[in-house]
Amino acid sequence: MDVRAAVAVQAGKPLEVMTVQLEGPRAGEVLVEVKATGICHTDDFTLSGADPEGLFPAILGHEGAGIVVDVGPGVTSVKKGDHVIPLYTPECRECYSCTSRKTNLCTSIRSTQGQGVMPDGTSRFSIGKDKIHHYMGCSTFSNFTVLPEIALAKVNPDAPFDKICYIGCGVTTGIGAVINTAKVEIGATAIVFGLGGIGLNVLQGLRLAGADMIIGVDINPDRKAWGEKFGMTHFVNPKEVGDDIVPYLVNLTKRHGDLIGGADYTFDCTGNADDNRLAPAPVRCFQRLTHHLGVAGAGQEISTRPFQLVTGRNWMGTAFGGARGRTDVPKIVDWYMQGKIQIDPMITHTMPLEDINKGFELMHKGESIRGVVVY
Ligand code: NAD
Ligand code: 022
Ligand code: ZN
Repeated sequence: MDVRAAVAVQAGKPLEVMTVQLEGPRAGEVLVEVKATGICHTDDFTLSGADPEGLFPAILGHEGAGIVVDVGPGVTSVKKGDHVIPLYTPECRECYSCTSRKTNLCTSIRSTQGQGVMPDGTSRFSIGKDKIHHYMGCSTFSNFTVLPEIALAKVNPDAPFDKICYIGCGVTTGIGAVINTAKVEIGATAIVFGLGGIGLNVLQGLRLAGADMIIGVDINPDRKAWGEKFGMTHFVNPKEVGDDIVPYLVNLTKRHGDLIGGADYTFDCTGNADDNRLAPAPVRCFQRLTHHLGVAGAGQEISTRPFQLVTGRNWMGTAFGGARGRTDVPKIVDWYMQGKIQIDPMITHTMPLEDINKGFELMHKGESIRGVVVY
C-alpha cells in the first residue's frame, strides 16, 4: 500500500516527506495506523549521522500512538481496532532477559531491530525497488507502519493519541526511572539535573512517589517555571552558583540540623556526558543514585572518583525507565486518564507531517519541550 512518510534519505539532510510503499503484516506482525508521534532527541541524533548504528535511508520516529488496522497470522494479543503504543523496547515474556525479571531490555529481536529490519530479516518499507530501513523497530514518522506483536502495548481507547504518544518514550523514561529503577520512597530528597522533556517527567515521577524535597538544576533560567508546574520544590541555576554547585546542593539538602547534607537520589537528564561526573557527588553516602545515560556521541565516556562509590553510593543506568512495555505502558496511560500525571502542558508544539523539519528546528533551539506530529 502507499503511505506518507518522512524519510531520512541521508545523514545530515532534512527529512523528505514522500509517498512510499508498505507491505502488509507477515506472521507475528501487526499493521498500525499511526495517529500521532513525538519528535525525540534520538531521532535527531540518528539523522545527524553521529549514531554509529544509524542506517539510511530509514523511516525514523519511535514515540507514537495509533490503531491496529490488520494483523498477520498467529497474532493473538491485539486485534483490528485496538489502540496501541509502539515499543522500541519490546516485551516478549519468553527470552532469557524477560524471564530473568532482572532487566526490561528484551533481547528476542534486538539484533534485527538494530539492523533496521523486521525479525525475519526483511523490511516492509520501500521506494520502488529500493528498501527503506525501519528504525528502533517503530518507524512512527509514517502514517502506517508494521511492528512485531511483542512491540505493541494495548492501551485505553479513550486516551488522546496526540498526548499519549509521548508515553512511547519521554514520559515512561522519566517516570519509570523514579518508580522502577530508583524505587524512590515517600519522603525522599532528590536532585534532577536537566529539566527538558525527560527531566520534567522525572520531577512528576518524584511527586507521584511522594518525595519531600525535589530540586531541579538547569542552566536555562526559563526551566524554573517549567519545573514548578511538575512538582519541583527548589530550583538551582549552576550559572548563578558557580563552581561550588556540589557543596551548594549538599548544604541545601541538610535535614534537621545535620552537619552534612546530601540527596537520597539524583537523576542526570542533561544528555551531556561532560557534566555527568557531578551527578554522584551531592548524594548522601549509602544511598542510591540513578543515572540517565543519554545517547551520547560514539566513544564518549563518563567518570567519577572511586571515593564516590566506596562510600556506598550506587551509580545506575536506566533504559526506557526500566519499564516492561506491554505491562507498564498501559498503566501509565491509565495514570494520565486518572489525572495522576500531566502530559498536555509538555506538548508545546503540534504540526502536520509536512512540517516535521520545523519540529526538529524547535528542538535544536530549545524552544519546545515536545513537538508532536499529528497525522
Ligand atoms: P532536552 O534537551 O529537552 O533537556 C536537557 C536539559 O538539560 C535542558 O533543559 C538543558 O538546559 C539542560 N542542561 C544541559 N546541560 C546542563 C548542565 N551542565 N547542567 C544543568 N542542566 C543542563 O533533552 P531531553 O529530551 O530531556 O533528553 C535528555 C537526555 O535523555 C537525552 O540525552 C536523551 O537522549 C536521553 N534519553 C534517554 C533515554 C533512556 O532510556 N535512557 C530515553 C529518552 C531520552
Ligand atoms: C530513546 N532513547 C533515547 C532517547 N529516546 C534510547 C535509546 C537507546 C536505548 C534506550 C533509550 C537503549 C538502551 C539500551 C539499549 N538501547 C539496548 C542496547 C543493547 O541491547 O545493545 C537501545 C534500544 C533500541 C535500539 C538501540 C539501543 C534500536 O532499536 N536501534 C532499546
Ligand atoms: Zn526517545
